[in-house]
Amino acid sequence: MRNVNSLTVDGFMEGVIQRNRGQKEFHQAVAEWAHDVIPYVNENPQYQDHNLSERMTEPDRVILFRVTWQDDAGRFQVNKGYRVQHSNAIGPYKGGLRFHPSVSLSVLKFLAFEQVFKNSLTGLPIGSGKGGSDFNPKGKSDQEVMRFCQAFMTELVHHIGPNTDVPAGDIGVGSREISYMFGQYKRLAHEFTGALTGKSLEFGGSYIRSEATGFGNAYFMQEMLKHHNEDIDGKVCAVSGAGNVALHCTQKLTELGGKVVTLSDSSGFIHDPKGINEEKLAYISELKNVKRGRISEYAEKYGCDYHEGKAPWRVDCDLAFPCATQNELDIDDARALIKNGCKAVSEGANMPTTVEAMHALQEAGVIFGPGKAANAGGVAISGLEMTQNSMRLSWSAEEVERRLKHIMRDIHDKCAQHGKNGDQVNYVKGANIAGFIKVADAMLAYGVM
Ligand code: NDP
Ligand code: 2IT
Repeated sequence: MRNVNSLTVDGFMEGVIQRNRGQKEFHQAVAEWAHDVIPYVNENPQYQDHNLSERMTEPDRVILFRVTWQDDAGRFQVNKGYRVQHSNAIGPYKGGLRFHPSVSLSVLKFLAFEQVFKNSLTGLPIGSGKGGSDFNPKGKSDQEVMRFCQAFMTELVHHIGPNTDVPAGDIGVGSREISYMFGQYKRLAHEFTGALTGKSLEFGGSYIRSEATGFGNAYFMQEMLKHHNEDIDGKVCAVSGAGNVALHCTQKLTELGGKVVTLSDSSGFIHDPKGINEEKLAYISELKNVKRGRISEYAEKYGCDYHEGKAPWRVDCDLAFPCATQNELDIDDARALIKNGCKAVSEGANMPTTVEAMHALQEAGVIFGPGKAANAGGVAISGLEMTQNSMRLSWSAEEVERRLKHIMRDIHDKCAQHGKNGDQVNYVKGANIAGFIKVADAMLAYGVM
């Protein structure tokens, strides 16, 4: 049904671009969503007349601040700090912090926007936020990272809290950074409350949180394949990245019988046709998290190929898992994957596939799991860390992983329901619409705000 208030996707996007000039990553994330949601709103009268799409694309607030810290030589350094509090319609603002030189308002706004629908899909009461800094932890000493984290939290503490906004990790923010920030938070807030997730087990962390995004991505692929009478067992898998998400995704894929043959970092990728087994994975984990070395060192140790400056998408594989960063898989990569017989792609990273590449994969019949569904396992277990903190108890690793599996299956089924297209499933559409409905219903119930 169309009425006078029907929107066109192009008309809607014109307004978004006008109001957010130059923010190309944000435009990209909104355009991908609008492609599915605007027609859905036009067909469902209960969502018309409330300008929901425009309201959903404007963050509640953006906090921007200076972070001053001293390096080891005693020099004063300045970075930008951000927190985008996008929506608390269904729970406290919730989402990661990214420390990387490429961090900009556009990048954080795209991430916060996608987080709204991802968090909704988990079924848990969590709203959306994202933040971070253009600080580059690479090459910094532990002491420098600590001083930066403390300086960053000295401002952020005013804006977060267990019922207000609960940040976590993302690129460049792992256990070390969360520990420094939580230490400073509890000192300044003068209370021990779960205002950050991804904490260590000794001080309020949850079992399986560090594994959850990668494990969840493997489980999501397992569900998509099951739905198409296929299985991970025996499949050759290409994974990109060598961080938290990539390594835990590799671990779970291997446990499920897959053979992971690639990993990468921002310098290049390794191709190990024998497969990255448990022992090799332990080596990379130490290399990346303790020595903070480069993936090329793996090729030297295990005598396999290393491709400088390239991504792993030209390698023969059945399944692909982009787990590094945004727009790391473009149209040429998609064509190579299609040509090499890739059956399915599941996004561990946020928006790693360009829009053109995503459409090419879908048109070629490659099963495509979008990040806002496939990588939701991380924030889901963050949600369960908040639950455990509120209850002041700790569930076992088995209990948390059981819940993670259940949540990933439930997200899959919601996507399959709303993305059904004949015998096929459009998981992108399913995730966008299923994520939208819960937030839209909450906003309608609140009235004008
Ligand atoms: P990490 O910092 O642990 O690892 C990031 C990995 O990606 C590193 O191997 C890094 O290589 C590589 N990388 C980063 N930037 C680039 C770039 N510009 N070009 C090529 N490679 C790059 O981050 P995570 O594993 O936590 O995050 C990876 C992705 O997953 C991100 O998109 C993040 O938003 C998403 N995600 C993370 C979640 C989490 O719980 N951590 C939850 C959901 C999604 P190098 O070391 O050379 O920089
Ligand atoms: O993109 C993401 O979902 C994350 N970086 C995790 C967010 C969280 O709050 O655990």
